Amino acid sequence: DYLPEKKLSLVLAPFSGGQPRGGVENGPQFLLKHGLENDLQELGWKTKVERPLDEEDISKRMKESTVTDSFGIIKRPNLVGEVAEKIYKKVSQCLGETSFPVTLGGDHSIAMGTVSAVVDKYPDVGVLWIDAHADINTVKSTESGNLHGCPVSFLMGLNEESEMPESLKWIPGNLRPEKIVYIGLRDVDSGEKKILRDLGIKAFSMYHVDRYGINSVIDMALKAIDPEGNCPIMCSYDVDALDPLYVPATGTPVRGGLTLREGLFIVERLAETGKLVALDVVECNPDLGLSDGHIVDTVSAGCAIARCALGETLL
Ligand code: 4U7
Ligand code: MN
Ligand code: MN
Ligand code: MN
Repeated sequence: DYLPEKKLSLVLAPFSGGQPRGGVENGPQFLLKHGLENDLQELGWKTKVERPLDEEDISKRMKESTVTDSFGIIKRPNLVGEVAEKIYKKVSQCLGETSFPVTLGGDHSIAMGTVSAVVDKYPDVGVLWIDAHADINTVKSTESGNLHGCPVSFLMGLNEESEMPESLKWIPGNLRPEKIVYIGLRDVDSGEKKILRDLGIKAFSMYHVDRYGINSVIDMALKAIDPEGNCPIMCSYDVDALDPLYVPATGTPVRGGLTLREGLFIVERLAETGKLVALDVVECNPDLGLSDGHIVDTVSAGCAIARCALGETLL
């Protein structure tokens, strides 16, 4: 039992510097306003809210950084590196206190911090990356320069020290290729496809969800990262894995995604294992809703992901 006391920390990560669209820094606030903390308490968790980032300082730095903070094509490496390191330290502290970290993004670059902390604490952890995208671009392969498309390459140590911004060198980079598995992929860059192939990383795209059904895909995904069934599991959940019908307010929507039920079923199955040790819910961008309905749908889906991961059941 990883969590004997049923303590949980909502780690707020209101950050948008890993990508170009403003508003994703408002994700955490909207998820909380929707009642997430209380809902988790009703599931039996002792909750607290952690705010490791100084929002005022970040918004100031966001304005300055557009021109001054770059490394070749990479945008805002210093700010992203600093923010992710703060998240890393806070998540490490939560894990040290046997409190389950639920990190609310913010863009997906913050997973450089969350996953690093979890791998430090549990070296054999298996990571489920639920996303439309593989987020495994390297400094060399990225065409956008947006670091929310690169966290996995840093987590796995795929960038050479010499070609990497100084500010990201603290990342331990020791997540092994056989310890990550994807579900939901449908927009993978050609450079990323090559990396996935070369490293033999297991990935279940929407094709596999259609071919085998979500239940078998989850079985196969868990088998891939934990063949013996005795490792802890972390889930880094990008809400754009879900179809934009359900999650319209996100920065990089891709049609043809998971249904809301498929997306929630993944985390229901993870909760059932009793081995889930950390969760990220990222890329909710309330500013991108074209109507209040869009915003409510997106935020509700984000909250439902967290609740299902933490034990909510339909009956
Ligand atoms: B997200 C992209 F080019 N691959 O690198 C890139 F398609 O965290 C998208 O999954 C990255 O939302 C999306 O910019 C990052 C692009
Ligand atoms: Mn994505
Ligand atoms: Mn992502
Ligand atoms: Mn995105």
